Amino acid sequence: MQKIQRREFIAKGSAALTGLAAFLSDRHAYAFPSRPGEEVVKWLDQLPPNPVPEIIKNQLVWEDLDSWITPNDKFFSIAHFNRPVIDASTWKLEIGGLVKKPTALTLDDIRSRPHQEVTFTVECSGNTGLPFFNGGIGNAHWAGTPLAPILEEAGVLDSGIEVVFWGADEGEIKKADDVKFKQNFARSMSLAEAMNPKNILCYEMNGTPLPPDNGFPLRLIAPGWYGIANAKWLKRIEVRDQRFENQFMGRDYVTLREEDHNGETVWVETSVGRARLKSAPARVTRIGDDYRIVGAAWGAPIERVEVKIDDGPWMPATLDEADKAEFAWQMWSIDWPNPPAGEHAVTSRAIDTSGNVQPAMSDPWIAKKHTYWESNGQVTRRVQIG
Ligand SMILES: Nc1nc2c(c(=O)[nH]1)N[C@H]1C(S)=C(S)[C@@H](COP(=O)(O)O)O[C@H]1N2
Ligand SMILES: [Mo]
Repeated sequence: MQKIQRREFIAKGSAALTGLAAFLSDRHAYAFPSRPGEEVVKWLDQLPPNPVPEIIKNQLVWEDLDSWITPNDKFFSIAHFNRPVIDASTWKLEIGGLVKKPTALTLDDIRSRPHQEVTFTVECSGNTGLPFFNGGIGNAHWAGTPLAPILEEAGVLDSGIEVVFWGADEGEIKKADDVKFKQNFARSMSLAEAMNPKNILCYEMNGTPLPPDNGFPLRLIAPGWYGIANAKWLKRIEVRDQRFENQFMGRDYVTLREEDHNGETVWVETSVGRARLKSAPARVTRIGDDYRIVGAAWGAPIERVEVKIDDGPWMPATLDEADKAEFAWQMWSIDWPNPPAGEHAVTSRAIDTSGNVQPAMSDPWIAKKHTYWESNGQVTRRVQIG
């Protein structure tokens, strides 16, 4: 199907959603820098078997990347606790805490509200690279209803500063001083962040109801944030008058960095926040001796991507302009004709429209980061030619 036809198709809106689902399952509907008859060359560096298969499912296998949109059955998922199976007919979303009119919404209530969609690449902030975890990323069309009007209608009290998104999943937490307790998954945002008009309460992924692993029946989609902010299996949204500091805000998902302040080293801890400028080589393909490197760049509006082979110069890649969106990854490619036989290192770096450059692994921003969260350093992969 042609590009223009697709755009027209989407413009028809929610009436066409059933058709959209069928349409999106055609993976070749999206442009992608691929060539007929090409063969994929596997990277030499591969992830060992997943040590936490209950927590991380379905990691992206980078060599398999051949579509701008990640189909639902190929989309990764993360569950820190259980993976709840929710009966949508009895499920309700509570809106409470410091609001004038606490309320509970059914899925039908939510579905009958204004429809809003976003194409958003979700990356887990723990997607730190080899040898542990490098496939915690996927791009989907998410659909739901804007969050802000729901909070406005509930009437946030003047004392409210924080919005907590509680999931239905729960597990045991161990804190210092031997305290153990059960808690549902939760993440929070400041009221100002929560009121961002881009945030949606999402019930559809690529035109179908959210799959169970991705949060059925309802999740937060906060475009531009790392995965952890996008709370799944929502059961309650609560407004509070203090910063919320649970496991996933204040203890885990905390980045520790050494920063330099006027020559003095300051150790800074911050809760994982918005996505960061990043790129990665996805796959090498070949037709005979005509090799090509294809990859993705995301986390900020992309100006350009450059690729380096071994210790060679940075070379400009070609951005795929066919499929792009404000919060989605952008594909890129660079031809690599007749590479010399042997093992080679392929590194990419993205440059955003403000001129920021994705940091090298040796950049203090990455090298002086002592936790693996928010690892947006340049990714190097190894490939054998010939
Ligand atoms: N309720 C709940 N929401 C959650 C999580 C979770 O464990 N429980 N994991 C978070 C993390 S760490 C990530 S990276 C994203 C991943 O979204 P996905 O599973 O749809 O890919 O979900 C987030 N939302
Ligand atoms: Mo994550």
